[in-house]
Amino acid sequence: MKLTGIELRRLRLPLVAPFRTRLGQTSVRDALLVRIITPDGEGWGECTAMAQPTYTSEYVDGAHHVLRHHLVPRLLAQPDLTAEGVALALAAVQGHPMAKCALEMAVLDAELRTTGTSLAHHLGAVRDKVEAGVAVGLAASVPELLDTVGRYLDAGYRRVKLKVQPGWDVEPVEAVRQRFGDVALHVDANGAYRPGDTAQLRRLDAFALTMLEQPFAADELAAHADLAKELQTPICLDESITSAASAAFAIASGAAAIVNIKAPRVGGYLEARRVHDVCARAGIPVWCGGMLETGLGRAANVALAALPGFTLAGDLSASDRYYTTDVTPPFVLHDGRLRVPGGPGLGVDVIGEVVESFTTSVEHVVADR
Ligand code: SMG
Ligand code: MG
Repeated sequence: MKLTGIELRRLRLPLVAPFRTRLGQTSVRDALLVRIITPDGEGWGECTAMAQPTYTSEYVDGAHHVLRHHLVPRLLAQPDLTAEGVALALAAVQGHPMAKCALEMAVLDAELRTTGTSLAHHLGAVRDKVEAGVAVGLAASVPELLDTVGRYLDAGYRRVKLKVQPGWDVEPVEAVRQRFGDVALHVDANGAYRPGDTAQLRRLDAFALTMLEQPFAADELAAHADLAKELQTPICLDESITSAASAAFAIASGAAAIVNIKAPRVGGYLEARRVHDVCARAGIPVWCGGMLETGLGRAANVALAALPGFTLAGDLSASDRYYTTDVTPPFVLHDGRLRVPGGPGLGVDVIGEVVESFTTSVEHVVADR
């Protein structure tokens, strides 16, 4: 297909409650949506970069800039673009996987709509519902944390992830285990620990956690492999996994027993499928990570999580865990699960008035004729 234009749209979406991690607190999601226009229709994508460059080096203003000045012009210059060809068309630009993912997602949406195929089917989905999980941010106190976890379990979530950091680890985990019994529980450190913290991390072995996610910095692969030998709790990598190749290396080096797959972190849903395939061949379970997505990114994530290797519940929550009003019809829990969209493309349509009402800026870039 030949693109005729690309729209870059910023939205300001208040979260129902602030999400606090060691990377900072998010109260309002500064969302960046991409709409591609073709002679046959349109396709939507979401760039999940956060407001600050604290999770990875990408952040929303930087992503917007690289899209506008480097990525969008390259895509508009393609005479015959396919979703499979997006990564190659953008390969000259180093890095910026979240910005690239947004464009590939929009092209996939547009392309699959013309053939009437769902993204889930295209990626190789084997289920029509996926288990919902919830990520709980750092809390001000243990009682506050227990209240929050209790509300999510009452809502039907089947697995809970707690953010941890030095000074907020054993005590909250022990309290959640004591109060809620054998609920599926894991912790995510977002790289908060140092290799010298092994003795403290070993204390978490007492709580039968499904995994310890990203204890050390992204590039500390050898330290993660060493830690894995010292702990019973399986190590899961998130920030360290930037491609299928890096997943293969992390697995081979013993640094990851479980992998969190986020398509935006690896440059797109097609590379995410390759990460899944690498992990499946190695017998490594995977699950789908989240970036406080709107319904657009959630639709794509839920489709990805329907692949066979996604045997663990992801950070895939209902729309109302994040937003009072979502930009698509809301994702809702059905007995602790989310339905995989089966319609063409992403399988969800944006609600025009809602998108407009939250929009703070729109930029329209047209192709040269
Ligand atoms: O989308 O439910 C969600 C958030 C899940 O904790 C979450 N994501 O490291 O896994 C992670 C974080 C990255 C984003 S922190 C704002
Ligand atoms: Mg994480």
